[in-house]
Amino acid sequence: MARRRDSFIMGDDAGVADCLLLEEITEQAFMDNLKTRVQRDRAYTYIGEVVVSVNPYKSLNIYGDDIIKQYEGRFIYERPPHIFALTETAYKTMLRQNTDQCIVISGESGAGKTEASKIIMRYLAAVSGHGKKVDEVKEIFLQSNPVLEAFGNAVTNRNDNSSRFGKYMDVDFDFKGDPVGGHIANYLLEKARVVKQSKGERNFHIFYMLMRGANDQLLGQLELSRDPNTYNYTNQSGVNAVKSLDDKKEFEAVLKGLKTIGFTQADQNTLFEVVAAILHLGNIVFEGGVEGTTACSIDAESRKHLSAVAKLISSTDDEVIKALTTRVVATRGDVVYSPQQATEATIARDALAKAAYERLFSFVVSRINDSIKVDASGRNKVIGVLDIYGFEIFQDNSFEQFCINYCNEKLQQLFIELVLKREQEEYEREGIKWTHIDYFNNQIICDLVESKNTGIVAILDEECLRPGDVTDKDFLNKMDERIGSHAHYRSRQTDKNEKSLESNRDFVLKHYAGDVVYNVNGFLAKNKDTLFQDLKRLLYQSKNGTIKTMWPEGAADIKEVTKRPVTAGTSFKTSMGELVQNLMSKEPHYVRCIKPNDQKASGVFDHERVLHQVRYLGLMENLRVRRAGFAYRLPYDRVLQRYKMLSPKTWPHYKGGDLKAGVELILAACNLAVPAIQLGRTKLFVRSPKTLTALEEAREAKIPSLVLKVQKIWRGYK
Ligand code: AD9
Ligand code: MG
Repeated sequence: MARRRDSFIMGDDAGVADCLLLEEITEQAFMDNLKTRVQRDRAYTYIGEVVVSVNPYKSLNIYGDDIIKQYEGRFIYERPPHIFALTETAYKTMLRQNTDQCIVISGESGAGKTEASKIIMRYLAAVSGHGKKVDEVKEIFLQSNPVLEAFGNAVTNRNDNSSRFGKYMDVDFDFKGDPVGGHIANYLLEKARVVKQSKGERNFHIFYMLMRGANDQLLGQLELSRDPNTYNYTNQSGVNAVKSLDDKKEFEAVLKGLKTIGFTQADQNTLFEVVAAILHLGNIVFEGGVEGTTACSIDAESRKHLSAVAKLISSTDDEVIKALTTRVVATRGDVVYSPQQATEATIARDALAKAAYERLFSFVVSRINDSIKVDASGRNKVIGVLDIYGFEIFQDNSFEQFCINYCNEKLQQLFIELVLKREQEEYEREGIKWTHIDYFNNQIICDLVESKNTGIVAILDEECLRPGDVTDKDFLNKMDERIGSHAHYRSRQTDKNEKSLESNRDFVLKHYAGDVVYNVNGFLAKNKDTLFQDLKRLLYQSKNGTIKTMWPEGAADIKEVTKRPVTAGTSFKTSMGELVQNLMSKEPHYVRCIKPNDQKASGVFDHERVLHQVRYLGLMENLRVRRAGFAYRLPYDRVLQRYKMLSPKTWPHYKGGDLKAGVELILAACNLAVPAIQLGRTKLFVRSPKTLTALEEAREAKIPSLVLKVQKIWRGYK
């Protein structure tokens, strides 16, 4: 038993399971170990309690119910590294300490975050209790995945099932530790994808699933073709199918999921009607128009699609055409209709498609939330799971990448704050001898983005509010002026040597994970994120009550001065702030996902690609801090209580007053000394799991008659 336990941690032929136990703490040693493990099909490796997960790109036989049983109730280092073990730790800590937990999953696109979040949910569902309500909640959690993925994921060049939204999921547990409800928060859906996709990518899955999976009757009602090539929103990128995805089969899973969540047949129809309406909308082509006098027109083919849109959103042809080809403006109490030309109407059409889809997605999430809502009296503690987009560096980086990368800066800051900074602060507080580890604190970049008056988001908002013809270039100039000398910002204007940057377009942020060149074009429009009131009213006036409820602001009178909506940038900044506060209030657990290669191939370990991720995820700093430090700690009174039988001087009772002196007696009896352990002011610090195992085994040997549910008390004190 003891040997088995050790070998998992110390390593077998598959390298070292916990990198804290590497002989040398060098990047080379770390990388070699990771490579060995990947080649031996070990997807998981620990850095202390942090799980490093390398996407295996093939199904490993390590997720079955039999394996879950092997982790249930066990201590993290008793079994080979696994997300199950981390989840078990979070679950047991919640129960024992009665504290909220969270699991933060990070890594770049395709690294395995979403799969990890599903593995976590499966484990929680398997090890918690049963009951009618509890089983229902579990089922909804599990079945909501295919639904969320259908509406929120897409094929990208990096991942066939890429989440195009951020997701934070709270699972509420009752006093017994059974899941009774929860809540899902979604962040910044990449709605631009609805109308345009890069070469080789697809629109959101649901468009193709619906076309391929709906039965003939439904398809007929929606007036849809089975061929994605028919529609402008699904035929522009050169790809409409991928091997790894069976759209038809997935559609069945979506229907099953919707049913489990509690969508009525009518609501399901509404979902598909809106999706179909968007496809038809994209096929309306506008022609001509004269400024100020004549609105653009549409041809017979477009008229067909327009009628389909009108029918699907329960409106009329006239209303739809009016909303798209004229703009209503209220000036000094008068309502003026201004005819739109073809280009303007096309912009309005795409804006409507994007907004309708975004609302639809939020509606789906809110319905899931309704179905798992639980009142405060029923819930006790929470485990939150964060699966959010990883750092992105593309050829062309726009407002979306700016937000996503800022989000990653915030999460890295959280990691630094909780893992690196707090750890070192505790050593200082306890007077423990250790070597200080330098790490890059990215607070400076967070500030650059979010500072109240001088941050990039504030500058962007200021430019959005400025009256007149303000352009994206003005925004760039304003940044050059205000933050041009910041160490993490540069542009052609601030650095004449930056020959590769376009002077009227590009700025660079020096992120913790690398430099990213952003193209300012579109920043203002995306930040304002306006949708003309005509279009909101069109949907609000729908005869379909469900669509109507998605658009409450359409009720506003045109003459009424409506409050300026919060910009997309500020709203994202606020939600990130709240997210971080929320995570800070919980005990964190980390899964750091790594994508081993760009070919989505199993067994291929691309050294450079992995090294880059290891660096920007801060894994070496993490390892150094943990190694310089101590894996476990326990207050002296708890040490005495648990290990008093190890010394005749403390057994059966320690009579001295000084707790620390008592612990010293025990340690002496076990031949444990510095550097394996250190004595702080109030706690005993244990350097490695091995020492802890030795203590536990000595204890077991002393009281063999006791059936030990060992180590439990340690868990909360790491
Ligand atoms: V993105 O930022 O949403 O684009 P993720 O979420 O990090 O990305 P995802 O979990 O979707 O990546 O994983 C990508 C693909 O890798 C999956 O579709 C699987 O084919 C594959 N994968 C990931 N994790 C595992 C695993 N544990 N076992 C087997 C896996 N395959
Ligand atoms: Mg994902």
